Amino acid sequence: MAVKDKLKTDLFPTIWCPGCGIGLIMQQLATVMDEVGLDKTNTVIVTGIGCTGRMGAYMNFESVYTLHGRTLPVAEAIKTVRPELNVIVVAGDGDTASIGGNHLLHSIRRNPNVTVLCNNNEIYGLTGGQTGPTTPKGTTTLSSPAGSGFSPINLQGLVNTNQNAFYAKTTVYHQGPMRRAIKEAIEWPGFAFVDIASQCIENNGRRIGFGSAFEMLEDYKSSYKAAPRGATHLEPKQLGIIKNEEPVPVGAAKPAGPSTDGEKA
Ligand SMILES: Cc1ncc(C[n+]2csc(CCOP(=O)(O)OP(=O)(O)O)c2C)c(N)n1
Ligand code: SF4
Ligand SMILES: [Mg+2]
Repeated sequence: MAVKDKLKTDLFPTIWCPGCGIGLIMQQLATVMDEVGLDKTNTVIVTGIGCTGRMGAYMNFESVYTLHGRTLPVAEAIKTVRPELNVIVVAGDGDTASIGGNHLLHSIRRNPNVTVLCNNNEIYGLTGGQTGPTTPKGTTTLSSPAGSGFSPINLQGLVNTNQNAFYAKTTVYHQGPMRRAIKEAIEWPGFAFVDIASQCIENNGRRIGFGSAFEMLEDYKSSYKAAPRGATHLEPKQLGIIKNEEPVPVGAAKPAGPSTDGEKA
């Protein structure tokens, strides 16, 4: 099958604003799925509510469009009753870490073999641009016109409370590293979280001074750098994949860990 067969191109153009980063994630996800042989017979996509949540509708897969913040319990339930399926969650930062934050904590703890792609546009995009859990301190938003007063949630720190965790950081500009992160996350035999910085030009970017989505991509290009090889932690604006100890199948010898791959930008 070709990559385009993973997408319902007959439904294009999508509802996403021109220049939105979500389509770049969908394109790379479809590419990886084609490469590793995922299709509608062996894979389910679970999405939440928000602009990101619409991705399931445009992909040629079985998908569940869950309630806001409820992707992870639904994903875990599917994985529990149909362990042979690949379960991929695609959700916004608000969906994942705000209303879904409690589920996130416990999924990290339980370590199900599901892949989470978090479209981290640092805002509640769909609802007009309110402050979300990943909004940087000081950012002007619809709900914080004087600047958000709070530090963003530490997604990497949360994920790494599980010693078998996989955490990757990438941006939609860095398409090679994004593909690699998605592929390795799908292949990881436990909970894998890909934190993808992505632009919401209409309900975030313009308010904070960007003139276009292109300018936001240029900003990702110049501000993000690959983590050094061997890093066990990613600093802010570092791209990379942190692999802790691989989950141990029952009866197997304990693998070595932790290890890290720096990324080539
Ligand atoms: C229970 C519930 N509370 C609130 C909402 C309103 N709501 C819809 S999407 C959304 C936030 C979307 O932000 P995010 O998850 O980051 O997704 P994005 O639109 O940025 O992709 C909110 C608060 C809702 N649909 N359901
Ligand atoms: S509002 Fe933002 S996140 Fe939603 S489609 Fe438009 S640019 Fe994308
Ligand atoms: Mg968002």
